[in-house]
Amino acid sequence: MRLFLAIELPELSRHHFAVALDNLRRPWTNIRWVNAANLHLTLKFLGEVEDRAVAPLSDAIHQALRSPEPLQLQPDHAELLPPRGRLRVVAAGISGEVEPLRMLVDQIETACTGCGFRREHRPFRPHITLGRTRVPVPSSSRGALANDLQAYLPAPSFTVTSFSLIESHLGAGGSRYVRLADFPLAGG
Ligand code: 2AM
Repeated sequence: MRLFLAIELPELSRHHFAVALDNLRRPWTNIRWVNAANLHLTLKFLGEVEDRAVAPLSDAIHQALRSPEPLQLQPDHAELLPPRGRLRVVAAGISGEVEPLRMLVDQIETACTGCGFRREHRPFRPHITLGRTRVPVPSSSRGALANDLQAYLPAPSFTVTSFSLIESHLGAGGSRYVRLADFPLAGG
């Protein structure tokens, strides 16, 4: 099964981005915009995982969380990734309690590497992916795209009280996600 760990968006944020996605879809047809129901902030991509590895992994994550506290985050800027070269991802970048979020990701990485997963060496850049490019987008369009997205930012801030282990089923009409486990941040 194909798994990842992510923060799911609360209803208010989801609704905010659903409106943005509806309005961005029309002018930007060369981008595959995500389904608003699937919006999330990825903490760790695990890839293909055997069924029997899921329970030990969940246990290890629960144990690795040190006094986890709820976090306040705000999607507030357009992120076009990578910053140079061929555009792949259109995202809302995250501000707010990003340092505690980094510490959380670090604890998750430690738990995952303890279970045999590869540590992510790329710097953690918190973002909510809104779209992925279908075909190359000319670099001259980056400014206009960032401007169009910025019209919906800053988005409402939100409190993160948990993150989830999610299974992704890839399909022609987009991915379908199933939540397998929840890891609360409130109260340790
Ligand atoms: P992203 O939103 O930061 O792009 C579920 O598929 C999530 O896992 C995606 O939203 C994506 O995060 C991340 N992901 C998918 N494939 C990946 C890969 N090969 N390497 C790293 N992250 C990946």
